Amino acid sequence: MSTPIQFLHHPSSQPCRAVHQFMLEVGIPFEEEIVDILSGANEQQDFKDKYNPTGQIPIVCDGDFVIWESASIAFFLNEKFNAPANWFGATAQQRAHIQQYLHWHSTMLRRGAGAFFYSHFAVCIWGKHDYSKEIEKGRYVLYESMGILDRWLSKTEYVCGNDISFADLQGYHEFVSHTAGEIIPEDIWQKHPNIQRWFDLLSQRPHAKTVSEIIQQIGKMRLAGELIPMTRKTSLAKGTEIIGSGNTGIPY
Ligand SMILES: N[C@@H](CCC(=O)N[C@@H](CS)C(=O)NCC(=O)O)C(=O)O
Repeated sequence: MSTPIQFLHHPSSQPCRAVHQFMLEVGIPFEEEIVDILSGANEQQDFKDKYNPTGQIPIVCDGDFVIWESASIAFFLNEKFNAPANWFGATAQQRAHIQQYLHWHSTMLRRGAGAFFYSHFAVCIWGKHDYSKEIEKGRYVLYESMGILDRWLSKTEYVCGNDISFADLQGYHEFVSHTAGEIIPEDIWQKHPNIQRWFDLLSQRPHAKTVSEIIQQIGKMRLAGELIPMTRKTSLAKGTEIIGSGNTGIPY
């Protein structure tokens, strides 16, 4: 009998939640391992050597086969478990549209995560500093991305058509964090009615709730002014820095 899929993740992470929800939606059997990214467990060289040279999660292991990057993980699981065609597309055009979204996502909406990270996590890692420039940068790319996504969603119910796909999960979980951390003000939400409708639709899915419980609690703690104990000293949201260099984090 083959060993089950091993899923390395942390529930505070948007791409981890997208993969997690995908596995629950499709009914993929897996064993989970929470990687303590708050203490920097993933920054250890043996972790990087064994799983992922970037030190990032999510990661999936299928026996000796290791795969990281959330979209690639979901793509692999989709093929391996022959998931229903809505998740990665039934036709060449649908598959291309889903890939189009995933590529766009990783360079646009995903980078908006900096708005959440620098508003809520940076102080837990580096203490009180002026993070306003990083927050501004995060908000800038987030709002620009929302403008594009809203137009995208004006034509179809879901991002890539009238059925849910992995593209929706990838996008949705960015907004789960932003909502938990109250990053997006009401006037910006009002300008994006299609995103609001889509977000509400996706929020009704039971598995969306299951995988989002911890980030909702974290959001409540941070909004109440409580610090999350973090002993790591590098960034959790690499690529969103103003000053910085990818894997080494910002030098506060
Ligand atoms: N493009 C990656 C992004 C993964 C990512 O940003 N992971 C974060 C958690 S949300 C992480 O592992 N941060 C820890 C670190 O960078 O050391 C994916 O989609 O899988």
